[in-house]
Amino acid sequence: MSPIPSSAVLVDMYRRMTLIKQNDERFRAVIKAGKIVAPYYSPRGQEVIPSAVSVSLTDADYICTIYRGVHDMLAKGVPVKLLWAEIAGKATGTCKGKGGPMHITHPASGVMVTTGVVGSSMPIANGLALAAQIRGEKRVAVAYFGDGASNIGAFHESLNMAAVWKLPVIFVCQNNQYGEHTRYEVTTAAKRVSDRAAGYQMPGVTVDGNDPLATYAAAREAIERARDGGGPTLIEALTFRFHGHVFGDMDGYMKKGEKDAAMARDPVPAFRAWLIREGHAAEGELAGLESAIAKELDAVVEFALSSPSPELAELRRDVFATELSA
Ligand SMILES: Cc1ncc(C[n+]2csc(CCOP(=O)(O)OP(=O)(O)O)c2C)c(N)n1
Ligand SMILES: [Mg+2]
Repeated sequence: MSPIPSSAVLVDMYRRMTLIKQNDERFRAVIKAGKIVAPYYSPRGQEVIPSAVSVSLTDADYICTIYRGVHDMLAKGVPVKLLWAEIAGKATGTCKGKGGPMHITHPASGVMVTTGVVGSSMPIANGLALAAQIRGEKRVAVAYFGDGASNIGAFHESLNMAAVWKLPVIFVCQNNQYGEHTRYEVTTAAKRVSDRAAGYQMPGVTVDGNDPLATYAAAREAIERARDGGGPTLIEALTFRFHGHVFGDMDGYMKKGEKDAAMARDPVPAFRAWLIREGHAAEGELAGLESAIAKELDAVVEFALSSPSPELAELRRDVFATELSA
């Protein structure tokens, strides 16, 4: 088990978690007001996982994520205004408004793909890790995916290949207990996703993904192993999503009381209280950080809403290696 990180790292984790939480609240309000029209898969409740992973990554390290991946992107450092502009389909977005919410990509911060194809973050992360290995770079790739994705063929193929080639990959399953509207145990024979690592002769671990210290420790160990040539790890991080599968889903399929119980254990205020109690931060410092994020989000929303849409002439640019004439 890694030692407890420094207060600076712990507060940095909290900053990332707070950004994700506030961003979610703001985004839901803006969609509800009809100012942005986009499918939205809220990551609220899952803030800890990418925040605890990303503090041990650099910009040069890669992540591949999924439709429910805004938290992964924010934790990795995608500029918030570019993220919003992309989701709003504006020319100022990460992909000039041509990717949209399902395909956000920002190589400068290591966000190499966002995909709506369940299970496809893993083979892509393998490819990035293989490239880094061949070039002798010390980069690692993190593949984020859900519990439902662990039943897809690409999951098994990717774990096998990563183990055979000792790729510097960390497979991070965010087990939020549901795949769309179906509970984990209804579709999955393995008691734990991490049990499956044994079949591919790689370390597999299950952690409480709402516990920042446990998640940090598991991620750090896996990242160091991958960076040092020790190959891949499968981390199953247990968590729960606070909202429906997609914005507008009324989540009536959830067990009664399950969501309320999870929300009562909201990991963000719980970590805030712990930081203060343990002397890692003063109340004023955290309040200042929270209001700075709220202020930043005011400017971000304004930027995204007031940015122009892409020009028609941009339609085919960046699509093919050689640009087609209109
Ligand atoms: C290959 C493929 N099959 C099915 C779907 C439809 N689909 C979209 S999200 C989803 C559930 C995935 O659940 P999970 O992996 O647990 O991720 P979560 O949404 O809970 O984060 C499914 C089946 C899809 N997008 N891609
Ligand atoms: Mg799930």
